Amino acid sequence: MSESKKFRLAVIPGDGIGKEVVREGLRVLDFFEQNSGGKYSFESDFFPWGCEYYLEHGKMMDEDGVDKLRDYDAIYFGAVGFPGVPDHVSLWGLRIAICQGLDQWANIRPVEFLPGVPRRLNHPEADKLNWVLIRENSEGEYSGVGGRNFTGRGPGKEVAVQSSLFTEHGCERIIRYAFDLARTRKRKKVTSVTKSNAQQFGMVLWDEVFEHVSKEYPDVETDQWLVDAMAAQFVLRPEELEVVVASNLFADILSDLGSALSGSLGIAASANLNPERRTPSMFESVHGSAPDIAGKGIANPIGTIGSAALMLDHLGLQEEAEQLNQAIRETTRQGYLTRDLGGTHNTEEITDAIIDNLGK
Ligand code: GGG
Repeated sequence: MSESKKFRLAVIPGDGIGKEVVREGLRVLDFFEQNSGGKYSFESDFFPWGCEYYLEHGKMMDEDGVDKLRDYDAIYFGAVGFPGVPDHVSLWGLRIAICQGLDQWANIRPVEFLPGVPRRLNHPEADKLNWVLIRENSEGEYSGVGGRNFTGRGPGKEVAVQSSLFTEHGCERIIRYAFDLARTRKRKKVTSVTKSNAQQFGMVLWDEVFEHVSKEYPDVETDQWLVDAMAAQFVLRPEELEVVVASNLFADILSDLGSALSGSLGIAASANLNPERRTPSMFESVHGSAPDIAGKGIANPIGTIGSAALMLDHLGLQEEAEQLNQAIRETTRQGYLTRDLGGTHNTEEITDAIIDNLGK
């Protein structure tokens, strides 16, 4: 008899609705474990890091937090940020600390146009759209280079500098990742997005690397856009997009636009990958902690459950990942929708329906 595989998960529910949606994702993983015929199991260790932890301990996570995560097979993350802790403190103290500390340099953000979901994008071919945003996740505008108050000029005259850092290595690896992914897809097209007419150093380097790498992929169609024009293109010519690669900040903004067009930020899943698998990758919905609806039981769990599908795929459970994606599609097609999508179902009811569909 072959041995049962135990997957060790580090679970960080974080703040606000992060706690609610991660609970739902774990219910789905439980379902898979129960039905795996003993083939595999998930062992979850919970880390209580986040804004409450900060208010008690003065830090978002333990000092050796990144090291504590190193030996897990994957990290399942909720959301970060809550009133009472400045957003830049909570984001840098947890999500970015983990992504950069574990060199999760590729953030993959699929944009799915799910059946039964009212879209904001009015396009005859919306059903066929299937984009993936590839976000550079280690440098760019999130390099943390900068400072305040160096002039000592005092109140009202303060100066702040925030620099972006682009390395040839960082650009090349994420652009190559996008090309490799495009090769596995139907259209085989990569769109690169910068603002290199105005950002004349780092983003010009990005463009040059893109042109250089593209020569190695003659079978992949390419396109290069400025981010302002690309935002319009998302709405006006969405059928032109397939794999879109952009810097840390631009891909973050464009993925919010993409998921809003497909219905709601609540359905967007993501994976923060270390593609070399030297360190664990982290799976989380794109949305934040949504303090305005936290504790009400109405958050949309689809983004976080979809992120569990990305995690299953990463762990080598491709069949389960595909089953879960199908169950999510079936659930929205049946009209199970939370309030952000114009429905009336609560968080648990959506998960119940997904699990029901998995069992069919
Ligand atoms: N689950 C994703 C999350 O919590 N995001 C919080 C946030 O503010 N993210 C901004 C960013 O990553 O740039």
